[in-house]
Amino acid sequence: MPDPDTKTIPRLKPELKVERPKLHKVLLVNDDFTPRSFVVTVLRTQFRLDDSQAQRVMMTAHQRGVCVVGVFTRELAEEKATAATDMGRRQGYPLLFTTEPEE
Ligand code: NFA
Repeated sequence: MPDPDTKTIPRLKPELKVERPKLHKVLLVNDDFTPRSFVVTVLRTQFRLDDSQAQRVMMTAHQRGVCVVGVFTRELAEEKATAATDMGRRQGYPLLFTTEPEE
């Protein structure tokens, strides 16, 4: 039997849900015109890759069509992809960096 003097007080504890921002990949897309050395320079200057990382990313995109350069917050990924694509465009190259959300 419930004690008639016992009161149940609902606990109103707000649930704090903090979500991690979704990360976005920057992808390097292969093309037939941009010189390999220029792609490496863009990867080094815009993404701070060292020479061997930049060579590997460039060659992977060259051979497979596309390669992940890095993973960033959406805003940073978009800024970096745009800046890197612009660097090619200023030299007349069709070099392209795109972004996509991580699963
Ligand atoms: N495929 C280009 C070439 O042979 C090099 C390249 C690699 C371009 C990766 C774009 C991305 N000159």
